[in-house]
Amino acid sequence: ATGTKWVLGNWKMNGRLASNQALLAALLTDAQVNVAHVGLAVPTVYMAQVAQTLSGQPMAWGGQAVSRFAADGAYTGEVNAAMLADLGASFTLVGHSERRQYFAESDEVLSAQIRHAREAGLLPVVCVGEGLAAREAGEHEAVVAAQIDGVIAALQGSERVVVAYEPVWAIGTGLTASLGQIVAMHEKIRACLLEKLASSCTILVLYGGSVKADNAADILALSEVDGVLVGGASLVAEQFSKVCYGA
Ligand code: G2H
Repeated sequence: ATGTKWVLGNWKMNGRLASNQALLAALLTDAQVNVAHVGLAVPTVYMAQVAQTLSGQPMAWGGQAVSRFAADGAYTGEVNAAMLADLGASFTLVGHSERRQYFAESDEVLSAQIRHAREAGLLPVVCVGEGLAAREAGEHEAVVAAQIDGVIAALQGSERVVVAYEPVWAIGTGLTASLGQIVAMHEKIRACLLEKLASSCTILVLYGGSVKADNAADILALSEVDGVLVGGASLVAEQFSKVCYGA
């Protein structure tokens, strides 16, 4: 393990003060987790706890989504990018399939989130991925290319563009894309970004979808994979640590 690949955890809507504390404490005692390039996307209400616990530690943390509105003001229930940055977040997920599905986040909304994240100094980690029907119809590359197209303008001029490929049919289902499917789509995503981004930048393509201890090393060993985005397994210290061993 060289620690050069990224491992991002996504807690989704999970956790309580006590369980978060136990999880973070276990992760912080694990040397490998401190070596690998690790970040945690955590629920907004627990950001202060995570920020305090990880203060001075190499592990980064960020948001799972951010408001489409940048300015403070009358947006009840919203949390803007400046607030995340204020607490010390370094990144935010944007366009996770659960946001697209349950909150109907459109390309326009996601583009606003990307712009505001960047303005606040947060790295947007843009999630893309096709559903089962598109995969079965052979339309997976077209779906993902369209998702990238939809936000490409908001990414122009970035020094670093990070995209997470998460096939929706592999999220939380126990199904994982095959290594061949991952390689093919990661190549496609990189080519798509290279073609559409006007200026040169570092491109990182992460894989997500039922990544866990026993499949992470094989996925992370692929040269086309710059890291992984881990949901369910990021809630279990032993699982998440083992994923980091492969990075
Ligand atoms: C995909 C992933 C993390 P899981 O949503 O974003 O979750 O690893 O549980 O499939």
